[in-house]
Amino acid sequence: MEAGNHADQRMLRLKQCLGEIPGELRALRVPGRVNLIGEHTDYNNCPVFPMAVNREVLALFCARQDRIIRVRDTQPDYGSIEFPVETQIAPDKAGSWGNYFKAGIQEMILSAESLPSDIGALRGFDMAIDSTIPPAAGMSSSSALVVLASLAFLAVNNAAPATRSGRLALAELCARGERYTGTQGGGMDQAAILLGRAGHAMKIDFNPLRSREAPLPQAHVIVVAHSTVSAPKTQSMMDAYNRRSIECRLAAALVAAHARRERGIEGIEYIGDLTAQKTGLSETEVETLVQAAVSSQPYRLADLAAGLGVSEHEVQQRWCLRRNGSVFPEPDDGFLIHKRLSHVYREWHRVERSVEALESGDIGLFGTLMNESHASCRDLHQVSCRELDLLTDISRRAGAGGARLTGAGFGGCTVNLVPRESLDGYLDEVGRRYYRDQMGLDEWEDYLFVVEASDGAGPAELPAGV
Ligand code: NG1
Repeated sequence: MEAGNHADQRMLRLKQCLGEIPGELRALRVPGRVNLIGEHTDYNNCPVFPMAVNREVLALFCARQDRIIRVRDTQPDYGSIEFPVETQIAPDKAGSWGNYFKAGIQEMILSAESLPSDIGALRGFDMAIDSTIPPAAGMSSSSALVVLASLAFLAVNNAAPATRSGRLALAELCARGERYTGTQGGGMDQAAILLGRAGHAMKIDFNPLRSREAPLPQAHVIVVAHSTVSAPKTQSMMDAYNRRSIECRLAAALVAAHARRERGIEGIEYIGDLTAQKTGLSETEVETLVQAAVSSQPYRLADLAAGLGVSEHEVQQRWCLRRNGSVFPEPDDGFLIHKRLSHVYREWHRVERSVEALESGDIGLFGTLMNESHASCRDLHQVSCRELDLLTDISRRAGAGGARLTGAGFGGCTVNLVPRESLDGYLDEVGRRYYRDQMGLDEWEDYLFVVEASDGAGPAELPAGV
């Protein structure tokens, strides 16, 4: 947890940034997250295993009498945003942080049942924010803003979720809301941010959304190491992410078509539907079905049309649309369905085994599964990069029992399982071998740090004088 003094100083800074405003001040703390294992599984309705961390957005805010929302960052470089609460909120230019804020508010207006339906009855707020979550690093700095915007908006309109089921419902709304920004993501980040619990990792399952806490090992710490490669959600990065989401949807559709034809099985929509329970098959039969349904060759549109029994145009319209309605074109190297399906299906089972490993205290197995996950993200889902591979390699040689990329990938951070007793030596070696020798840096505290599992988003204390 953050040292009290430091949090108080941040609150005072927030107060200064907000300026003199009449009305009751409130504060929220919204954590980032690291995902321990289960990468690119969430948008397939397959489970993930993240934890909320003690890197967070702190916000100070005050309700307004009108419908304006005004938010200012304590770091002047990030600037401020201002917009009115309306039925349809127009986005800023792609990639700007204001869109994450707008995403949260827009979804609450459209879907939060606890809010009055009369737009005229809603109120906005003035807010200052201060974040210690590294941006564009796979630690959910953006989802933290979506959750923050939603929680603050509900709070000033007297509609904050009061129960656990209310928070689960809010996590689902925030996940859907974030698609406003153009990513076709899953629901891991928003759930981890809202449901986190100090000292615990959270196994999160989808459809329906539910979470289960698992204890973190006492003798190990979780270290985050940033590759220093920024992975911002630009159009090309979004396309790289959305391509995988589309390939996974196509994989599920091909398996569904095969299952219907060969076994008369209906109702498969996501890879996560490939359970013994949903198919009525044994686990081995499900695996055989999955193997037989998809060719290991890249798929062209014509192959997909033949496999799915529809026209090429229909394949595009049903499975290959971007969020803005444009068609995602056939990649030059074809749709790599087999690779993506193999990654997601096995990663899902690695999540199940990881939870069991932590519960039974088999930390060695957990580390091995983390390493296997990285290899699969690199070779099958192809979301790693040279720096992430190098960093995980150096991390393992420096003593990590498990090291893997975390979050969407293509840069950003790694997550590392490190024995507590050898932490100092580990930090020193990774610092020298990666940050100094490879990146030419003299200092790396901002890139290499221990994280603690923290509670999910909620009210923060206001120190005296604020
Ligand atoms: P990050 O790296 O935090 O943007 C993204 C998605 C997650 C999940 C991971 C990969 C969003 C908001 N987040 O996380 O849902 O798919 O990639 O496991 O789309």
